[in-house]
Amino acid sequence: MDSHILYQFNFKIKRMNLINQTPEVSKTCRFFIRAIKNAAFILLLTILNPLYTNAQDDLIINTQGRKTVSLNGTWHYIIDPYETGFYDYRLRERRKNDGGAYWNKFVPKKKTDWTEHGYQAPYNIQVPGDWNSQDPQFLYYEGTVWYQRNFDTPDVTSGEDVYLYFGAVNYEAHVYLNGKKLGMHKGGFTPFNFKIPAALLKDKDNFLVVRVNNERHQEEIPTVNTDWWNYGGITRDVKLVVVPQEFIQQYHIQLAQDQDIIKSQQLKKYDIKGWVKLNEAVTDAEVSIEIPELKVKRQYKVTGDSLKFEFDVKKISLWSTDNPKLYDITLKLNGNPISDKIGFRKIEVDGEQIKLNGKQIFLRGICIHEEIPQEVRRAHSKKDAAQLFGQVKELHANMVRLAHYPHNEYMPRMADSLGILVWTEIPVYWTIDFGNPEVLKKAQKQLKEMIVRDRNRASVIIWSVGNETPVSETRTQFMSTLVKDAKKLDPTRLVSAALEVGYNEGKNYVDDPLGEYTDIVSLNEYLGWYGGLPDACKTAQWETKYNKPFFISETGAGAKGGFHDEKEMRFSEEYQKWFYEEQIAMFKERFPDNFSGVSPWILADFRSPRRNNPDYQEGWNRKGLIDNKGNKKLAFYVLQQYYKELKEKAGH
Ligand code: GCB
Repeated sequence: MDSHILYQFNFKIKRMNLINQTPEVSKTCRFFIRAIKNAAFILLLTILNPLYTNAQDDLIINTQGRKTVSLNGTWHYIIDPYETGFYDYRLRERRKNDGGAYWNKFVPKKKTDWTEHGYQAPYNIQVPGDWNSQDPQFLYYEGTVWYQRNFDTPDVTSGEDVYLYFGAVNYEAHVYLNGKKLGMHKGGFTPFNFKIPAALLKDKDNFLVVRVNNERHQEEIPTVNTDWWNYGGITRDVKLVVVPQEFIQQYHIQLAQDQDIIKSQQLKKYDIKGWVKLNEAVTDAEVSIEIPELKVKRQYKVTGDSLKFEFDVKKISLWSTDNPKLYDITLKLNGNPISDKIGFRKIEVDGEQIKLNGKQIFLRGICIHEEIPQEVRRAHSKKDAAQLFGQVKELHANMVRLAHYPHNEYMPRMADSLGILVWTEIPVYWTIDFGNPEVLKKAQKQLKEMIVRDRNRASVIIWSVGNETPVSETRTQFMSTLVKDAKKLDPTRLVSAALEVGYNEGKNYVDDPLGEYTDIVSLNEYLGWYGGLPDACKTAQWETKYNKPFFISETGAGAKGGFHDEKEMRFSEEYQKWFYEEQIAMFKERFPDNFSGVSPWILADFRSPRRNNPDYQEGWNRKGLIDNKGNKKLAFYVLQQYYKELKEKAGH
């Protein structure tokens, strides 16, 4: 940040204010000076240093399919609760070359030179990884931590550029390379990247620093209040991405949504539609698309920075839960390839039913937090995804709700290969500042980043724009804007949000006005845990205002693994089992015809600062079907049995 320029500018204005004037003149002058000062300040921020104002919009997708160099591994850190590395003793932002700025490398030249910071062992931290789980001193820490590592520049030809890519940093990241700021990003669960100017890269020992802050704020997404652990740090993969100077940055390829898929099957003519977005405008370039197994080889001329395409194929093995077929696809710009594995399927709502490839499907779901409870840490790897999906499969589930924020990319990718449907959402959770237009922009940005990253994953069928947001006109305006955005960004999927129960004449009545906008009406209900006992399910009546598919996006009860007692005893495994039995009986016997699926809360116990019962919780939300040691609770088997029956009935 060019803070010294701003500082000098402010200083000059202040001096002008000191000139002697009559009161009126000085008032008018002051007004103009203030106006000029404000305008100049904004101009300086936006023109002199546009990177500072916000993150880039140009996310590189599918980094797995590109030439990359991993920057995972051991980094160094400094815990900086007073942000000393960023502000000087007058709390002014440090200047670019300030030796006390933690983004600068301090090399003592003579004996008398001194410093008050440095990056070295034993202050080591693993990336990716939350900081909370890596050292007891970090467990409850919310604040700033500086991360640092060196890297050598990979082999780059003269026609290539290098980008620095982060899978996610929670929550705010400021990135510096060799003393220069590359940019910043806010939002703890979505990726971002910055182009590294070639002149900034040295062959050896590039000095990379990231200032990470995970403090919670009322005007951020999520806000201060959540029922999950605020794990801080560089929580996902970091890599250098080496790309040709002109390259395919994003693309989308899928069955055209407007075709009747049953007819396409009968006529053996499937319509495939898509687009390609380049990093910059080109003239007379060539884009090609190859799907060898489908004998597709198409070439297009492109001028500008994007291209739309559409073609037919005769035969296609549709992706589904029992046939997770992925095709190898290669896109090329002027011969430079990017490859992916993509499944073709159609997801739609037809009246009150959800249909996958034209056939009704019931979603046997389960909610998951991005956490490995046995190690009390965020999940971040392929191995972690395999653990979580292994348990999902054992449950006979065919769907996961990835709560309450976009999970790492290994999750939807693995879901693609296993045939598990995915609901993914942004952390618009509970008490967001709905009246604040800046907050809406932040939510829109996170929604866009989520969709941009995952829109080629066949498994992802639902974009969710939020969870349990309190009904009001302002909130409905806010939330419906997000629904519309999601539909505009991606018309090939369903959009939803987890709503809360309303009541009408003794009935549980789903009439949240947001239901007008969503494709499916999803509801969190805890009948028998937060209200009444589980046998209240025996008489509960349910109705929805909307003739749309009705989905239970949460239901659950707490139990401490290994604690056994009578079923009336709260937090016993027996209570939780009873809860599931009554819920399932209610689903079977008394739920409306538009009931289209359920994703109970939750696969495994997870850390939460809100859960402080000293006997049963100790900082854990105990609604997991699996406890924090990995042991299955009794309720696991109840849900497993229900899903097994549904699976056998459906034939898959
Ligand atoms: C909910 C929330 C979820 C909580 C859960 C609970 O409705 O959506 O984030 O963790 O209830 O356990 O109370």
